[in-house]
Amino acid sequence: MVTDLKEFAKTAKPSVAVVGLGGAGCNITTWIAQKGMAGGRIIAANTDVNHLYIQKADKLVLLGEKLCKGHGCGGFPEMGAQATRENINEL
Ligand SMILES: Nc1nc2c(ncn2[C@@H]2O[C@H](COP(=O)(O)OP(=O)(O)OP(=O)(O)O)[C@@H](O)[C@H]2O)c(=O)[nH]1
Ligand SMILES: [Mg+2]
Repeated sequence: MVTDLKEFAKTAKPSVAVVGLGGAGCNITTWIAQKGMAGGRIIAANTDVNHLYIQKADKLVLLGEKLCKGHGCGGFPEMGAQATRENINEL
């Protein structure tokens, strides 16, 4: 059993990541990044490369390069889901 909680707390830090998905999600995470976020990482992910590369985040993930070829999903959620599966390991 742990006796020194203060020492144990130092090793048991949670890992927090905020993920912005798609146009609206990336707009929100860029807004959060501009305001400043302490103690977590920001990941922005989109199929639309033109919208993605201007985002402010710790990591940018281009989704569905093969499927969408750098474009958006045209508002089709299933295409977004498939594009996300293409890069699920990176996320
Ligand atoms: N409130 C708010 N809504 C937004 C913002 N950006 C986009 N939206 C809305 O969010 C909805 C979804 O749009 P997007 O997030 O761009 O869609 P997406 O996930 O990129 O999907 P595809 O463009 O089809 O790849 C639309 O109704 C947009 O008008 C934003 O910054 N704030
Ligand atoms: Mg979009």
